[in-house]
Amino acid sequence: MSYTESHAAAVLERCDELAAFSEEEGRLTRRFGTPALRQAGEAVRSWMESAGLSVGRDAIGNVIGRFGDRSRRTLLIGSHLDTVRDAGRYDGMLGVLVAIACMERLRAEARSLPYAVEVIAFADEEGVRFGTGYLGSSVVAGRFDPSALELRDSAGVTLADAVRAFGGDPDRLTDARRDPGDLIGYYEVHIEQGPVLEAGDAPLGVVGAISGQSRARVTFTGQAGHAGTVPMALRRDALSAAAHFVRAVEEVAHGQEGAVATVGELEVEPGASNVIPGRVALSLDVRHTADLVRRSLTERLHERAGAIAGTRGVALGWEVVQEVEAVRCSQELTELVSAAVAAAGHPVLRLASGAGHDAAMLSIIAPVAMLFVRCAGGISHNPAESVTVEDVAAAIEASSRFLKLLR
Ligand code: HGY
Ligand code: MN
Ligand code: MN
Repeated sequence: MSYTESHAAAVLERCDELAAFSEEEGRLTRRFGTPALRQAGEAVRSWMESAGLSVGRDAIGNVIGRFGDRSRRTLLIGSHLDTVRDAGRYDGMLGVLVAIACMERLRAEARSLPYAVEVIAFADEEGVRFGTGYLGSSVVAGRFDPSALELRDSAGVTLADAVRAFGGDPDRLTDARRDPGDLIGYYEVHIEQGPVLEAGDAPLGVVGAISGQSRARVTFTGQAGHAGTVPMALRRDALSAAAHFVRAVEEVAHGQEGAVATVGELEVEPGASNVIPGRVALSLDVRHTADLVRRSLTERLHERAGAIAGTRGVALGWEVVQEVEAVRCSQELTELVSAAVAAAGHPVLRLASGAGHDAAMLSIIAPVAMLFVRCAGGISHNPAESVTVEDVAAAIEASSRFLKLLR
């Protein structure tokens, strides 16, 4: 096994170790502010320290390891430690651990880099607990929305209390922003979460753009009633209205080139087999690389929801949860990443990202670049997520070369 492959094997072992830190028995779920996330952060802290980084946490609990004196401008490298429910073990974690592996590999050479490096393990990118993604990177980017502190999770805990319980400080989230003048860029390694690299027989991909996202919470409120006595024609069934809308989401997205739209969460009240559903709340996630297209698609879906609610005599609630613009990666950094991939002996395959990433948030304060790693079948947000040691070695090799090319 080569020197780089030994680093790659260690990265995969660490992904396995992190996968043990879960809120749920038998599957990986690690949301913001939970004891499982704290444990994962402490394991990452120890690996950062053994790589020679000086480590701390910021006001929301991101774990940050620095190499290089404070007078130098800084390259940020990182990804997230939180997961979706029943997650795979590489989405987010791989990027943090490849960054640490590069610092371990460069150790002596790192002193000759003309910039400082900070490896960041973000505390929340998926937004599973409070519904809004990028909580960790939005603090670093200076985009944290203080009104989010009143958001409550499914147990009624506010984000402010969750931050405090996690050891953070909700009163300092807006001033934890990094000064763009200190930064030379942000670099993120991430599994592709799609089938393009596998189809192109390429271990690595260089990301040119990241899709924008519209997230909304949609509610249909009808009238609960007795399943046995209310005639079909007299019902105001909230779940039938929601089901009609879910079909419309699929139909409208299918009709728009390059668009994706998903209803991932659906809550039915009161939720009994012999009661006509009175209220349904669902999540809507709409994406496209062109913001104009994404916004008009979301608007059309809002109109369709209104029409469906109207014909069925139910009330519609539509709450915008988050809007994130599409992002173009830095041409200059992306050229350097491409050169590093080629120098490492791999084909340079360029692609866009349908998935959102912390790089989208960091692009507000720094030029960004991303490197994708092939994942089996393009499967992600699923425990079947997997990568090979050879492809992780390729990512470490290319990333180490990128760090040395950057000036
Ligand atoms: O939803 C996304 O695209 C990312 O996994 N948070
Ligand atoms: Mn994800
Ligand atoms: Mn991710």
